[in-house]
Amino acid sequence: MDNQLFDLTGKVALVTGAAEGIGFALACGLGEAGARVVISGRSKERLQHAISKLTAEGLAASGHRFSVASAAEVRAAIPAIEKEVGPIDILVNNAGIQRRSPLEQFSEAAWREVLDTNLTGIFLVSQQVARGMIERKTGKIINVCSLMCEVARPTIAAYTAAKGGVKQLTKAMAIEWAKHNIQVNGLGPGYIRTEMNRALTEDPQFDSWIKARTPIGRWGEPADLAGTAVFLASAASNFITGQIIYVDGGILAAL
Ligand code: GCO
Repeated sequence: MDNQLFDLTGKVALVTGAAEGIGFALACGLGEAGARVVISGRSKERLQHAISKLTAEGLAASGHRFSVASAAEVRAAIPAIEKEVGPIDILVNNAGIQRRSPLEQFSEAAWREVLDTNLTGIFLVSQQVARGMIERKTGKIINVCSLMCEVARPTIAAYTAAKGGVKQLTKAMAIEWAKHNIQVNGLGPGYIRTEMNRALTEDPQFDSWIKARTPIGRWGEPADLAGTAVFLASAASNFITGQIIYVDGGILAAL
């Protein structure tokens, strides 16, 4: 088998929401596979810290501060990034937030914030980036999904609704842009040990439940997701589009 299949040398990858957690791990993985990575986030300080860590590892990395939920910021950022590093070959739509509250108490503001970031943000960034991919007749887009594309749990209705939308948006993007040689797929993390989930990992009852409910018997680590991202960003997945690959320790397979 051609071992160039997974090689991302010469490719430019933008990973949104990548100053920490899953996004940062995906940026590391893509960089280690040869890509030049651009990470985005809302905090300049956190971005700078993340870039220092990536470059300390010898990876070609830079950052750009913008919010995926702001159409104006996205419209300004994507051309600026491509002017700086060249055309974006790989887009990883990772930026996402979580808000937890019983649905009957869930505020409209929190609902809109989650949907604007986790769903509309993917639409806004993908539309800007895809226009160039369409011109070049090539591109890879990876939408970070969730178990909540398939199932639900109490107190995270906005996130669940948004991720359900991400599942279908992934298919819509895939079938509409396939003719331009753009493959669009989802990467579905299980329960991963991240800052966003600190309230859960530090809750002994939830921690025990996850370890029992996950056939592999542990929380996922962000690094567990990098290989699938490289696969979906590489030539190895050129005939795959509209799919979601779940990296979940088996939780979705188990009753
Ligand atoms: C929660 C978690 C989940 C995970 C992830 C699972 O509150 O249940 O935040 O939503 O983060 O999405 O795939």
